[in-house]
Amino acid sequence: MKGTLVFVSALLSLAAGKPCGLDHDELHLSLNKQLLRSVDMQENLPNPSVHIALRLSPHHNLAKESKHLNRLKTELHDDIEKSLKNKELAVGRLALYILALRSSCYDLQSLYLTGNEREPVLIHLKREMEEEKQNILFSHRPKTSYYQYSLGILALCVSGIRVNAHVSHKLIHAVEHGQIKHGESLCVDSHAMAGMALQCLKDEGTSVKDVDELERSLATIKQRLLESKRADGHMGNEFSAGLAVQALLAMGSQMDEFEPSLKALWADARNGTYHDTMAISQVLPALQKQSYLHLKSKDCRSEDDTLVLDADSDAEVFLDQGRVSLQVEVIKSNGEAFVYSIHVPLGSSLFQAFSVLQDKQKGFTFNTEESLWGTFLSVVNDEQARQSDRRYWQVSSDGITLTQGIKDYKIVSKQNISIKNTEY
Ligand code: B12
Repeated sequence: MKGTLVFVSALLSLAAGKPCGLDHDELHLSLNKQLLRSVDMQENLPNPSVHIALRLSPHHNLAKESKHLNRLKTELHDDIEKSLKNKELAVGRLALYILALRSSCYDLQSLYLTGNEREPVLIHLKREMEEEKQNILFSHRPKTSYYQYSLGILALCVSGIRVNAHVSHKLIHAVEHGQIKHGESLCVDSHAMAGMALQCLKDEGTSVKDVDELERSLATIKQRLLESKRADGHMGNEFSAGLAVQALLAMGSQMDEFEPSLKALWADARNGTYHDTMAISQVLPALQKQSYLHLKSKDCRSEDDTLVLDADSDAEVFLDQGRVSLQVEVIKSNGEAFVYSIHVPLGSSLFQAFSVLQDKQKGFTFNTEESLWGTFLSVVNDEQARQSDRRYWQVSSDGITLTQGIKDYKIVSKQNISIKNTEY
């Protein structure tokens, strides 16, 4: 329902000529307000990435940000402790939590985590990073991903904790050997995160195994980010370009190197591409020429407190635009394929289409898990594609991999959807 609402309000804003007519400052404010509005919604866990973006912005609503900080320290904190007790992977969430607390200048030394034992939060992350490093040593990749591994290094570095030279070396090595991927292709988002993490180490003068090697891998990251630039200016796609611009800013790139990407981000922001709060939280700092590295020097003094929310303009409108036919192919891990056909209302999300399919046709079932990016498709036809097995359900439309999740992707024409259990 929330998705439909947001989609319809995006359509309405477009129809009303907004936010297309907004200048840069108004556009920043409008995105800033969307983030602020999202922290009022209590049904989801507080999102540390949203908190970081709110805190990196020059405009604040200090009361709402402080309330959100308290929710992070209670609700997210408890959720991370629960994951640790269940021996689930938490490096990335823990790192984002630490970065979020740092963004509010919270005293991290005084914070403890109780998983299987009670430990200062920063020491715990340092230990988890050691475990990840061991995993790379034996299995040639982290248990989580290089994206989360980089977040871990960045969080430690930004908090003034020395990062073990063996830990940083594993990231430098992965960059140099082209091991940082999203599915099968080179991952721009993870390169960006790795760039910010390694630049932080360089700025801090943290001892690394080989200084020349660090310089080389920073140059490699920069080159790959610049090479990933599409004709429309985006580095990677519209959802990685924000982090890529942040990384180039952090690495001291000249304005002319990232200006085309900034323009592409502005254009997409105006077109309403970034309605998902997670996407806004990664794009807004870049639009405001900030990066996660700025958290290191944040002192939280003399902050603006002028950001206020206007009356909520969301209107629930149901538009009946007819129906569209959809073919859905499921390809299981053993190669077995199943094909289904349905008709769904035009503008439905893939999630709504799958729900109709599940209700109306025998054989098709699906299940999902919640994450910071929203609803992740985890089970199809009783087969799970798990992170622990390094598999996922890859979703494509007419042979092209989707750049959005199943709740955000809207069906606006007849198409063939493929859901394939894929190894990564
Ligand atoms: C690593 C990663 C993956 C890995 C996750 C497993 C792993 N080993 O970590 C794999 C390869 C499985 C993956 C899959 C997909 N991904 Co991905 N992924 C990422 C990446 C690089 C980092 C996520 C992360 O670790 N965050 C940090 C941790 C702390 O946050 P978290 O919420 O706990 O992380 C979990 C979720 O993010 C979830 N996840 C990963 N991708 C996606 C995508 C969606 C839509 C959802 C709901 C959840 C989700 O897996 C993470 C690990 O458990 C992000 C980049 C970014 N800018 O954020 C892209 C990113 C989130 N992915 C994206 C996409 C499009 C997908 C796919 C939809 C691609 C596809 N067509 O199949 C699928 C998901 C399909 C499904 N089954 O629902 C987009 C989302 C854009 C959007 N507007 O929604 C991003 C931003 C990349 C991009 N620039 O296009 N992804």
